[in-house]
Amino acid sequence: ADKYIEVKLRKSVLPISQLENSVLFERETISLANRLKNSSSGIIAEHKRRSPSKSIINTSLNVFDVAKGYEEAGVCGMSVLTDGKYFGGSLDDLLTARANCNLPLLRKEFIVDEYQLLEAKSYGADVILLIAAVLSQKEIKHFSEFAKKLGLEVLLEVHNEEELQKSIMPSLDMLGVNNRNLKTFEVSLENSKNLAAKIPNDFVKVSESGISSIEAIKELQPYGYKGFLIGENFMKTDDAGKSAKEFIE
Ligand code: IGP
Repeated sequence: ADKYIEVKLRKSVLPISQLENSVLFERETISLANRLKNSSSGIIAEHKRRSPSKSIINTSLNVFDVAKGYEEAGVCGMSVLTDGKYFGGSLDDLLTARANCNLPLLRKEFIVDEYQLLEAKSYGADVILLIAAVLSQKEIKHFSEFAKKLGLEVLLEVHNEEELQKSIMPSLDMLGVNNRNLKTFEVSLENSKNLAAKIPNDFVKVSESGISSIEAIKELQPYGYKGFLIGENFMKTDDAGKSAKEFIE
């Protein structure tokens, strides 16, 4: 993990003052949590070129079209992978998405430093992801409070009850249950179902990964899920926006 942090931080080329003086840093963010609460579909559609579990998903779609397509489809928000090493994404992707749609944007990244939150804000994100599997309770508290100060919402991701118990705190907005086991890459919607009752009702519940049908969403809704994070199922087609639309009408 230390090595990974080092690699991430070496990329921190812009001085903090330059991030803080960027035009987007002053932008008023859009609430994803509110949109999810008031939506019947609850789709958060992701831009993802490749992944460690599937290798290449799609490298021929461009972020410009994907962002426009998702917005046209009527999704609640868009998730943009900015990790290059494992997912082939970049901060430029986030910026391109911001320039081409008015959706709440989630910076999908392994957050290990405050600097990445300043980056998220200045590249146009509205929401950040914190992953309980790689952060201590103290780090989750620190990063989530820092994010809130910047006007960013926080989606906290858990895989199991232990991660959930250490993470519950008022500075989070949304709680995401990842259906993909990070070690085996196995996907099971049962994970969302099993953890649902343990998530306090003041958090918007999001089910993440491995969702590939409207039936799956219908199955999860009775457990209180309001958000559904879907990547591969849309990205593997040649028109991600059109695929997303089929989930909304
Ligand atoms: C999307 P899927 O199976 O629909 O492509 O999954 C999203 O949940 C997944 O990309 C994801 C992820 C993450 C990626 C969930 N948590 C953390 C990177 C880091």
